[in-house]
Amino acid sequence: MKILLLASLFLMPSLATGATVLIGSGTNNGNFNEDTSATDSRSFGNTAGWTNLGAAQTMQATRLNLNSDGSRNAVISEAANRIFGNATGHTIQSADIFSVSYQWRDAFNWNDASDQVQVILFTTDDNTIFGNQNILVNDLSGTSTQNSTYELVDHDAIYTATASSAGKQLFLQFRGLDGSGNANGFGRVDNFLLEVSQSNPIPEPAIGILGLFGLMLLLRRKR
Ligand SMILES: [Ca+2]
Ligand SMILES: [Ca+2]
Ligand SMILES: [Ca+2]
Repeated sequence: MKILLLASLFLMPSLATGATVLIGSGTNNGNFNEDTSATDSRSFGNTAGWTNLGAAQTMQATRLNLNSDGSRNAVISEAANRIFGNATGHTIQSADIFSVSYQWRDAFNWNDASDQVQVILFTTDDNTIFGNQNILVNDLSGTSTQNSTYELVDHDAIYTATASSAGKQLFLQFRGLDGSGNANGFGRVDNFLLEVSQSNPIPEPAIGILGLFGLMLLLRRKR
């Protein structure tokens, strides 16, 4: 009975929040800070969690300059040779709901009026990150609203998984997307967050009753 009481109390917060971080601070290097080198320019090969899907892993991935919070950040490009890929390790379940947020800013040659950051969730035919892609969703940042300044993208529920992708590995990529007719722009991304939640969590009243039951047991034991 004591174990049941403890279990009911500890389950309450995790069931109530319901979102799991797949990419974030300390998970798949969402803040790009796992590489603690003092060297400014670092390659994909130096960068845990992230794989260049466009060209060799010797390509530059992160820098320390133009940062938002004093930390290392991702150098995005509109060229096809620099595409940030992440094998999240998540096996998709039907009714999974995915949300993304990140900070980004325009940099060298970025066309503020038309260029955007593009985030894609995808599966592949062989469940590896370099397999043939099946795109689940293509989510765009919108254009830059503040010149040379970080801004926040916070897009909830960009994709809800269907039965057809259940059981497959989830992959993510991001890059600069040219909208100006000249794919020569650079920008920066930091504090990338990808979360998954379920559309059918345990209903709140059920959690409340479970918690109340635990509290009653606790009060009885103290008498
Ligand atoms: Ca960072
Ligand atoms: Ca600009
Ligand atoms: Ca451009």
